[in-house]
Amino acid sequence: MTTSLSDLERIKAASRFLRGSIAQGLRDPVTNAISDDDNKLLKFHGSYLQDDRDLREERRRQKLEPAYSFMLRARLPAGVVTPSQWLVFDRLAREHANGTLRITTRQTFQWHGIIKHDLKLTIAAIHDALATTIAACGDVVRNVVSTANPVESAAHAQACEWATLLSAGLAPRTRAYHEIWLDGEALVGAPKEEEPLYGATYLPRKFKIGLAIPPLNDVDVFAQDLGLIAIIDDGQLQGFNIAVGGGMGATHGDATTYPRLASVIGFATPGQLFAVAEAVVAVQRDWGNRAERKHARLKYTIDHRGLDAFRAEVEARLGFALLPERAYRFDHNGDRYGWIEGGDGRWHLTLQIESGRLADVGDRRWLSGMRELAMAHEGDFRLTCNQNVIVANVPADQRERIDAIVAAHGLDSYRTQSGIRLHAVACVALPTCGLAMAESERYLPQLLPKLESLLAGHGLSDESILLRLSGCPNGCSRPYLGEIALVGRGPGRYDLRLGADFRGQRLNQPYRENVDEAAILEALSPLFERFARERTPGEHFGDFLVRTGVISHGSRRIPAEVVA
Ligand code: SRM
Ligand code: SF4
Repeated sequence: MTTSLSDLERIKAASRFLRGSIAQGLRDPVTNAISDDDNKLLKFHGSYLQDDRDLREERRRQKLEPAYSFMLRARLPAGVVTPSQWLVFDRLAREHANGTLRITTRQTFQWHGIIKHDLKLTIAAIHDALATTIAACGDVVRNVVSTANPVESAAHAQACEWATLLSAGLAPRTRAYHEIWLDGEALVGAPKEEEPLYGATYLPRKFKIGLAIPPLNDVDVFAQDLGLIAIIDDGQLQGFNIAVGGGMGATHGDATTYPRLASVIGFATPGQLFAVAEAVVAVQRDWGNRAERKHARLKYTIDHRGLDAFRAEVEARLGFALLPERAYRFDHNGDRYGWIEGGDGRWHLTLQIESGRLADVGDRRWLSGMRELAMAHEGDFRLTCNQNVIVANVPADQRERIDAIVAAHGLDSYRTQSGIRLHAVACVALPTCGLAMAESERYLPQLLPKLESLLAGHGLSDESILLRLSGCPNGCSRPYLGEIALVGRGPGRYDLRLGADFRGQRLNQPYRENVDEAAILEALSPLFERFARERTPGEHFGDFLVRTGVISHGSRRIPAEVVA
C-alpha cells in the first residue's frame, strides 16, 4: 500500500488556506488557463478549468492552446433560488457563459464556458446576489442537498432548514475566497486565519451530505457520504437516521473501487445533528486515505476500518451513543411533476428540464421561459437532484398566470411525456467534462425516442422507469441507482446495467459490458416484452428483473472486496 501523501495533499498544505497563486494566474495575459496546481485549488472556490473537447484535435493541429474556459458551480443549499437570484444567474449565463444554465444532480447551477477574464466578475456578481461558489467543489463538505419539495408541513420545512444550517456550519472559514474574488483585505499570516474543522489540508476527498424526508428519496440519500433520513411523527420532526459511506464513483477494471450505498448507524435528535455531522466529517478527516485519492472517500474508510469501529469512533468523539435507528419507508426517488398543493394553501409546480439544461434552442425557449417566470413569480424556486425545477410557493390566484408562461415556452412538456423520459437523468459529459469517455447529455435525446418506441410496442409508454446515463464510471448521474443505466466506456460504447429499485435502495448490476446502441436495444427489447407480460400489479421494472432472476440479486456494494 502506498504510504506517501498524494500530490494534492502537498498542494493543499502549501496553499496558505486555498490561495496558491490563483490571483496571479488570473492576471496572466499569456494564457487563457491557469497552472495545474492552481486549478486544483480553484475547485475549492467552485470552478474548474476545462477545454472544449469538440475543438481539441483541430486546435492541436493548428498548434493553438486548447479552447480553455471555466466551469463555475454555485453552492445553493437545498436548491433554493429566489426570483431575483434567478435573474442574476440567467444574465450571467447569457453575458459571461455559453448561454445556458445547467441544473446539476446536486440541486445547484453550473455555468460553462466562462473565459478567464470574466471569472472574477461572475463570482462577484453571484456573491452580490447573496449566493456563493465556495466549496461547491473540492475536498470539503459540498452543497448540502435536501428533499426539494416544500409542500407537506412545518416539520418538513424545519427538516429542510437543516440542509442550510449544515451547509453554513460546515463551510470552510478561509478568507482566501474574499481576497481573490471580492477584493477583500488580505489576511495571510494574520493569527486568526484558521480552519477549525478542516485544518490546513482540508478533507482527504470530497464529502457529500443529503437529507431525505420519507416517503420521498429524491436526493438518493444512500448515495451520500452522510445521508440523513428525517423522521416525522405526528407532524413533529423527531430527528434523523444517520447513514454513512454512500458513494457512486468507480474506475473501469479496478475492483478496489466501487459504488456503495450508505449504511444506517443510528438515530440523532435535531439537537444532536450538527455535532454528529461534525464528528462524522472529523473522523473521515483523520482516518481517510490521503495517499491514494481513488480510495479516499468515506465509503473506503468505512470498509477498511469496519462499520462498528467507525461508529465507535464517532460516538467516542461525541461523548454519547447514537440512538437506535427508527423505522422509515421510501416510495420512490423521482420528482412529483405538475401542481401540488402545500399545507399552507400555496401551490408548487414541478417542471421537467431534460438533463437540467436551460437553453433557448429552436422552439424550446426554456431559458427565456424561466426568466419570465422569475420576473412574474413572487415565491421561490427549488432545484431538484433529478435536474428539474419547482416553481414553489405560488398563491392560488397566480396559478393561471404561471401556467400561461409555462405553456408559452414549452415548459409544460411534463404533461405529455413518456414515463421513462420523466425519469431520465444524464450527466454533462462531452464536450466540457474532461473525464468523459462517451456522450451522455447530448446522447439522451437520441436514445430516448428509441427506448420509447420499444416500450410503446409493449404498451409501456406510461411506465415510470428510472434511466440514468453517465459518460464515465464516476457516476455523476448516480447511474448505479438506475433501473436501466448506461455507463460510458468509449465513444458510442457503454456498460448496460440493470436492476436497481425505484426507491434508491438497491444498486443495479452489469448486464452487458462495452456495448453499442444496437446491442443495448437488442438486450432491452425482450426484457420489456417479458415485463409487459409477466409483471405483477404495480411492479417496477428493476424489481421485476430481480424477482424473475434476470438480474441475480441486488446489493449494497459492488463488488464484494474490501479495500486493504
Ligand atoms: Fe460529478 C467529477 C459533473 C454530481 C461523482 N463531476 C465531475 C467533474 C467535475 C469532472 C472533473 O472532475 O473534471 C464533472 C464536470 C462536468 C462538467 O463539464 O460540468 C462533474 N457531477 C457533475 C454534475 C454537474 C453532473 C450533472 O450532470 O449534474 C453534478 C454536479 C453536482 C453538484 O452540483 O455538486 C455531479 N458527481 C456527482 C454525483 C452525484 C451526487 O453527488 O449525488 C456523483 C456520484 C456521487 C459520489 O460523489 O460518489 C459524482 N464527479 C464524481 C466523481 C467520482 C468521485 C469518486 O468518489 O470517485 C468525479 C471524479 C473525481 O472526483 O475525481 C466527478
Ligand atoms: Fe464527467 Fe463522468 Fe461525471 Fe459524466 S460521470 S460528468 S462523464 S465525470
